[in-house]
Amino acid sequence: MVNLINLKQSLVKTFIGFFLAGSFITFGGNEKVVASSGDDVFGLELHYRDSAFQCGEDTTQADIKVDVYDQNNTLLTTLSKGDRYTSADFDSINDLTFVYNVYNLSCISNGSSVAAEDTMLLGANDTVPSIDGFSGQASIEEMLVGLNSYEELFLTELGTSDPSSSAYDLQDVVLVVDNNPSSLAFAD
Ligand SMILES: [Ca+2]
Repeated sequence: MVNLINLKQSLVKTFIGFFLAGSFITFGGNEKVVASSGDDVFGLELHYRDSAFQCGEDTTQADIKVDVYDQNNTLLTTLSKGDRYTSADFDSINDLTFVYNVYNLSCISNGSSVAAEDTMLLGANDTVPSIDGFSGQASIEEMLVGLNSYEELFLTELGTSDPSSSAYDLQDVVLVVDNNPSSLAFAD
């Protein structure tokens, strides 16, 4: 059973890229993709921590609004930088999909949806890719320091799918995922 669960989770990690590429492939049936990993897991909070996205050498920064969808493609909320979204209905970020709407750039028409070229989900104890923070952002390593064991960083690259590109920093949008949000804790 443990092996089955692990297999299921690794499959989900494989598929999350397809979800985020905007294909909206859905699994059959109504069951959640990722079962709760324990009785203590309850709800989810997203914190849109930071973004950095620009047109070439023009340092004007994009305003990126993130549409959050469930697996039925129902829009749950739209996050601006700094916003938080808390829900008792989801136990994993793998239950959600995202669309990135870009504003304030000269090279992309206002409100255009940009698909994620790549994403990465990092926990507090995961190995950190050696990518510096772009344009004054905290590095991934700095952001991981201080995460609790139930928090993760969800990193998104919008500009390129080529890891060798200088534009590939995985920090175009950074969400902090709290898998144990205190605002949903039972009072006991
Ligand atoms: Ca980038």
